[in-house]
Amino acid sequence: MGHLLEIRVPDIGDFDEVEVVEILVAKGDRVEVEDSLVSIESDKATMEIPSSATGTVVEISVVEGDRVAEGSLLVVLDVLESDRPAAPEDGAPSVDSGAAPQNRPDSVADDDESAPAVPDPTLAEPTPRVDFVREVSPAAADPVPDQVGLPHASPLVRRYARELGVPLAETEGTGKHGRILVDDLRGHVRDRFAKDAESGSGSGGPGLGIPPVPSLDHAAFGPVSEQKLSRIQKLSGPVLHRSWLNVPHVTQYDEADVTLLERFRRDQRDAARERGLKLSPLLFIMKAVVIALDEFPSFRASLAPDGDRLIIKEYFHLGIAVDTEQGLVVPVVRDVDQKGIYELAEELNATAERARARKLGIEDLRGACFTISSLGGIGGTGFSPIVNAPEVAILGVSKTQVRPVWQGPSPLDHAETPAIASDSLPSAPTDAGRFEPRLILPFSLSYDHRVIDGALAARFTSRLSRLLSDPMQLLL
Ligand code: CAO
Repeated sequence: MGHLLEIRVPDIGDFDEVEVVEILVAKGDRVEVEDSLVSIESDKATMEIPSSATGTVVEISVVEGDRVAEGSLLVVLDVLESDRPAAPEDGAPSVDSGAAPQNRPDSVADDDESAPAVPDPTLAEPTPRVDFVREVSPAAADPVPDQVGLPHASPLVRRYARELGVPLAETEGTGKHGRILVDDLRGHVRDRFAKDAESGSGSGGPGLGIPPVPSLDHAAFGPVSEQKLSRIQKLSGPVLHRSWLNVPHVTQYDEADVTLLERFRRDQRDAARERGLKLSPLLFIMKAVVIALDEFPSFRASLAPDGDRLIIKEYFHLGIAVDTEQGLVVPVVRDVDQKGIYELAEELNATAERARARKLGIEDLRGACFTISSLGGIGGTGFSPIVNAPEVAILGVSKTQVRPVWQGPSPLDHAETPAIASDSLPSAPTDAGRFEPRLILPFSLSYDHRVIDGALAARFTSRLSRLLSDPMQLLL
């Protein structure tokens, strides 16, 4: 045996613990410098821990599903002196750590006495390769079915390939035994873009062939400064882009008279406060949406991967867009149909707090059948949200406004009045009716036109409007 080298979890940034999602080597495997050993995954990223030396795997200290922290031992390598990078001086240690030195196991502790006081600079701490992890619904199109004979790639790479729409079979792997690495996917996409740019036309596939926005030297026109995108922005940007490019969007605008609902909400405010809760209008909107989703199943559907049928979700988990300092996240509130307003208030509040404290796990972000994005607490009269594909519809909620609304027989009801003359609308109260200040909630529904027709969308929003205008219906 040559020299034992421990590979440990390096600095993993903001996370206390991460999960081991894949062991990429077996005992007895010979590995080279930079070969991936273990994949670990936080709620937002997957990191492949590479080997910092050439050698043979003699011990694997973790199993898939283990939770590990910075310094946890992952793998022990037997590094042959001839394979070992040249040390700067004699008397090299017999055991080295590939990362932080804590938590050493008994199996190698005996050799510890000879460990150097100063870390050996020839054995670099492994630098994790960090890649995106994003939610992929089982209903999402999967160009890379997991079949025998298909190229070798880790789950991370397969997931990334699905997100990019890259068929693994067309990608050349540069890893060990032809294993496809994330860099190979990036190379594939780069080459594809270059070819399209050369030929001046896209050859199909979302995003390909779109003329690039020309890069510009902005500093030539005045002073500029730079600001890095947050990690969440870097993750959510491609997801939004993917939805925007794949889904033929239409947005239906509507509004609801929420005067009665607001009166009810305000009446309940003190009782809620006693329980330490805030009754946001969003809670009632969630309940109304669930009723509408129950009546209009295609709004809680996803297109099957081959596009020939709908997969209708018989559960009512709602994605709720939450604005955080780091950017937009969409945690999922489950079984909204089975929960009362107070329970939802508690859950929404706790979920939004965890989102803002960056404590959401991957499970908190998956499984929605429909999403609501509420900007009602901020402002605006209407907006077109982007469908959170593979969902097929999303509701955008804007700020409630006070508006004068005609209460009385509608002038439109007078059949003998084909066109309404401006003087036929009374400006002051009359016996027949009057304008009243009412609370009007504007909302919008963006939908996937491949699945939902305009007429159905208008029926859905009209139903939602009626539900929100009559809070008694929400109780039924
Ligand atoms: N009209 C008028 N007022 C409204 C309202 C509406 N439609 N919706 C909420 N409000 C009020 C609330 O009642 C609350 O008032 P008080 O402080 O007086 O009680 C205030 O606005 C703030 O509400 P809120 O935003 O904190 O709470 P919420 O339950 O309505 O929303 C959450 C929770 C997490 C959805 C929200 O905080 C948030 O993050 N919204 C942004 C979502 C977003 O960014 N969407 C865009 C996605 S696309 O980039």
